[in-house]
Amino acid sequence: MALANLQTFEDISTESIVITKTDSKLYLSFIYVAIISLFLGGLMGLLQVLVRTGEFTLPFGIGYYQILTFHGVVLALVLTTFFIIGFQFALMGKTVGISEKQRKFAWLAFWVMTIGTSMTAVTILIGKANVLYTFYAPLKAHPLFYIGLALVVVGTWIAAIVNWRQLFVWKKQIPNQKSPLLAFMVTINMIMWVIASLGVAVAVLVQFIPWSLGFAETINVLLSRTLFWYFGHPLVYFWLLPAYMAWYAIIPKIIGGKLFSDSLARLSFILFLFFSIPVGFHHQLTEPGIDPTWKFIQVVLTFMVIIPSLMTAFSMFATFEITGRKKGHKGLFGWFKNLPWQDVRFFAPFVGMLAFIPGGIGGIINASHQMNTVVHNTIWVTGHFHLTVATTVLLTFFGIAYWLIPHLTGRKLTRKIHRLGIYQTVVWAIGMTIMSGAMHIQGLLGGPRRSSYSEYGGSEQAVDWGAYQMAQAVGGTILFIGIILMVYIFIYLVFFAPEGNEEFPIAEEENHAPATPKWMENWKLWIGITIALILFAYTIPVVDIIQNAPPGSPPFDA
Ligand code: HAS
Ligand code: CU
Repeated sequence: MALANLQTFEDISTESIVITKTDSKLYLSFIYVAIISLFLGGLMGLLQVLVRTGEFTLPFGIGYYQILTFHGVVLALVLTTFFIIGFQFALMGKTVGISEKQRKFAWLAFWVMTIGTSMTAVTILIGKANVLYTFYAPLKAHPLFYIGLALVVVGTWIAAIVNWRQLFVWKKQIPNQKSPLLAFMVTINMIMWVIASLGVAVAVLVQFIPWSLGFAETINVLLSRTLFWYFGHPLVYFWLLPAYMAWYAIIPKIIGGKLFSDSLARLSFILFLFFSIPVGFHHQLTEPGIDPTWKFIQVVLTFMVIIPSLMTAFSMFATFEITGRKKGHKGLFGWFKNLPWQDVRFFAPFVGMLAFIPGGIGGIINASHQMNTVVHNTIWVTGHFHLTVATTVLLTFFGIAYWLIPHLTGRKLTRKIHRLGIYQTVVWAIGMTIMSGAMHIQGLLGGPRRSSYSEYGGSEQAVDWGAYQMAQAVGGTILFIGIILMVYIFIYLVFFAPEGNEEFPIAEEENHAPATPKWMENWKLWIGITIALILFAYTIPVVDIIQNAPPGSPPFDA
């Protein structure tokens, strides 16, 4: 059989690397920024849901769009990116090691990102950038808003180069060994991220900065949005893939099992690389000026990117059941009942997985062109991404933090924190069910997203929304309690938990697992296919958007 002739990697097991105190400081710095962002961004979220009840007005002349922009930028862009880059550095450090020079460049990445973040945050806080996290033209922000964001992206590129270098150096030392699974996954995520963020970099450097500085009078709105969504969709997978890294390679170890299939995990990541980028039009289905044929093609590609998530769901069920049966749990559901429910490192990500069932279904609804016309620009979409990024991804990140922070600070995850973490997860699940559920329903009733409180001139339709806005405030307040609990847990784990050792859990493969074929690491081929798909999906429509552009838009000072 042809497949049997394919070359596979040799199976030399390598020793796991000890993370030193110096390295820990680097990884923790990223995580500290994420924790601060969680608190500040969450506080803004609380204010938003209160404003939307109609019973509360913001003090000191603070604007609704000011806090909404802060909320979106600080949670969706800053918290995620800092946590991910820090976590990925820790994964690379643990599996392939980090040299002194690489560490210096990693610090450079941290500082460039932090300086950029501060610039952007300040412009928002002083009310000079009320443009939301998608900064749609013709809304115009202060130039420092865009320059700050560009710096954050440049910082992540430095991190990407360090990550690739880390793997490259390791590979040269052990040529016939496959890359450790987690290092492979980080490499894929960063390749996807760099290719995707080129789009937003072009929009910011070529369009937004000259326009906001007054060098260009108008901006091509459709082109700027197209470049944004070329980046914006892979952005959501840049958040999701680190969560999947934990699901595939860490959760099995925590529940006392093994990795279900190394090759399946790698294949799903390769599929994410292919199909994450050429799909941005599913955010622009209602936008005029894009030929429907290309919208259709990108919707088909969107349905392709669902496949690796379904593979992940299958793999997780398999891991849970095989582990339970190996431990001797009988019956149809014995394996399920006996999962380690008391272990917050498992419980928080598991609730995240559960949330991804309705979250993923909502995504499939959004991507279906006809149904998108019902939900687009309604608060349904806000409900969708609070399930996906703010529950599935975030609870998994919390699940990681419970062991990663004590591992790095040389402390212990105590029973008390396990218990508190489980309460935290339950609080989050309840708050989110209420808030996101109400958002989904209000969206179906036509309630708009990105909207402050309004009675819409007493319109009959808007009257129906009131109760759901109240429910969102109840859910949002419960979520804020969840944030306070989490910040307390983080502070405890960083400063006060008893000293000790916490493991860095990485799952081993099943003994009888078939060897991973060498073509899985054919990077040139994977990058080549990715670029070909992007050129196919974007070249003709983008040329069309540039050639047939209506007159550009002057700035609108938000
Ligand atoms: Fe989305 C809008 C389509 C996934 C985030 N999405 C957004 C926005 C954000 C976002 C932030 O097509 C708003 C952007 C804005 O500001 O305008 N989304 C999709 C599709 C998927 C999807 C097809 N989205 C995500 C993820 C996100 C995210 C992941 C963040 C992390 N989304 C859209 C579309 C829009 C959109 C349109 C535009 C809407 C509009 O009109 O504006 C898919 O990737 C989903 C596939 C997922 C699945 C689920 C698999 C389930 C798993 C869990 C298994 C559970 C286990 C445990 C194992 C098919 C893996 C169970 C155990 C038991 C025992 C029960
Ligand atoms: Cu998308």
